[in-house]
Amino acid sequence: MPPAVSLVLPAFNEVENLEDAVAQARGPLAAIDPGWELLIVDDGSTDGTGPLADRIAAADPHVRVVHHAENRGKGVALRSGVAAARSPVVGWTDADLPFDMEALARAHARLVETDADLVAGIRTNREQYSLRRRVLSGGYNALVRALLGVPLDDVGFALKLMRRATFERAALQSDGGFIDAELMAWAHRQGLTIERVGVTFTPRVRGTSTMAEPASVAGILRDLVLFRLGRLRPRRPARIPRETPA
Ligand SMILES: Nc1nc2c(ncn2[C@@H]2O[C@H](COP(=O)(O)OP(=O)(O)OP(=O)(O)O)[C@@H](O)[C@H]2O)c(=O)[nH]1
Ligand SMILES: [Mg+2]
Repeated sequence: MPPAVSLVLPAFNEVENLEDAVAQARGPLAAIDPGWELLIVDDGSTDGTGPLADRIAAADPHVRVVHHAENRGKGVALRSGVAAARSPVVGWTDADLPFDMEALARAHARLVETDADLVAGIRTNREQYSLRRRVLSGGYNALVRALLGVPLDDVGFALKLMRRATFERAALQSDGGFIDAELMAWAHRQGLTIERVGVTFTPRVRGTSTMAEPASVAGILRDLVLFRLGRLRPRRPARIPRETPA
């Protein structure tokens, strides 16, 4: 029997968070399905995230690891993770513990109960953020609304759950952090049903933030414009990633 749910955790230099993230995801995932699966995608980390992920997987048969030899970006990492996942329902979230993982079980229940196409987390307390981050986040959502006509809030928040078939139909192209908004925009344009699950947001307390750095923000904006123009494509062809033998 394949697992009912696979959660992908993209991890780039998350050695300080990874163990806790997996530990906190275990209970909610097991509540969904005793055969749950978690895929860590170590995206060319240089801080020991890769070996740590391998140790976690060696101690827990529910956990598998995909390694990218070099940093390829969050979008590529999510595609690698879902490609390796075995279950008919797939999802992802961040490895830096942005919310109480108990929301995973709520998100899954919502997917099943409502038969929605996509369940997406939404932060209910973004006032936790610094002024800079609130401006960035507000501006991003406003741009997505204005340029893509997507009337949804918090499109970039990384808690997503859907059937594998939905993910495959979406054929997401972004290599980087735009991938969450790309999925929301695609689902909206297709007229799919999107259910939102409220989560209490906890700003990162350990490790290093990458997505809000200028280079990542520039990449996200570039992908947003290319998507608007219908010209968003992966930058480099995907290579088969190395997966730790189970
Ligand atoms: N695979 C992959 N994951 C990444 C990359 N950059 C960031 N991530 C992961 O994506 C998630 C979100 O990145 P963060 O840096 O936390 O972005 P953020 O949540 O906008 O920033 P903070 O609020 O400062 O945490 C985390 O799980 C990171 O490990 C990357 O280049 N590749
Ligand atoms: Mg974060």
